[in-house]
Amino acid sequence: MTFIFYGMEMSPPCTSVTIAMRLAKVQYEYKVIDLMKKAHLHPDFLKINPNHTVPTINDNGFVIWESRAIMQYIFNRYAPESSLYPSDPMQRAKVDSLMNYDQGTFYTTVSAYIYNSLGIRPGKRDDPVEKKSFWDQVQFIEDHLLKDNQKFLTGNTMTIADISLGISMSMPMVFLGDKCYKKFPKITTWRGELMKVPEYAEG
Ligand SMILES: N[C@@H](CCC(=O)N[C@@H](CS)C(=O)NCC(=O)O)C(=O)O
Repeated sequence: MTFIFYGMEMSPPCTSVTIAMRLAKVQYEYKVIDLMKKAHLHPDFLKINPNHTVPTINDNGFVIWESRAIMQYIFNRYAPESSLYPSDPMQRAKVDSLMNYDQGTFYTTVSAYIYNSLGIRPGKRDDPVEKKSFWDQVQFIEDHLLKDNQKFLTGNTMTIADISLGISMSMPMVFLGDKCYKKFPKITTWRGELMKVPEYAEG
């Protein structure tokens, strides 16, 4: 049995998958795909993932990419009883909804504002429209996703939605500084709860 994880450091989706694998206690072999060296465009990697993205996993011949789908697969397959990906259909739907929100909305604003500003993408740096979209989403998370009396997004138990959105929210800190969310008390408290989980805090 071989479980290969193709990834690289400093990649938020790879970090999410690493945390999920730690929590689900999956043993894996790590293969670095160095984007700077264009290893993701090497024919050998393109045979595995023609979409040339990391993270990608190969679980004994079963290949899948997209970090959120990988996290869901890991818990479905290796930790089906775990509350990190609850089996109750309604609880699970909430987790899935938040992960889709992260991928389709929040991380899109991170990409458009932060990645352009860092020069990782070729768009306009510090674009005021993209900047506003990003901060509007941060405000939305503060006002609507986090509740006063609960520790995590869907209750007092951490789920893979917290990992997904938590790691997406950590990326902007590289550009904006680690105090960038200090005006958002619920986000600050939630991030504090996440950092109490060793598998998460390890990054
Ligand atoms: N939505 C994907 C994003 C994956 C992604 O874009 N990864 C970057 C590294 S952070 C990558 O592999 N970029 C290379 C490319 O797109 O060619 C996920 O969550 O896994």
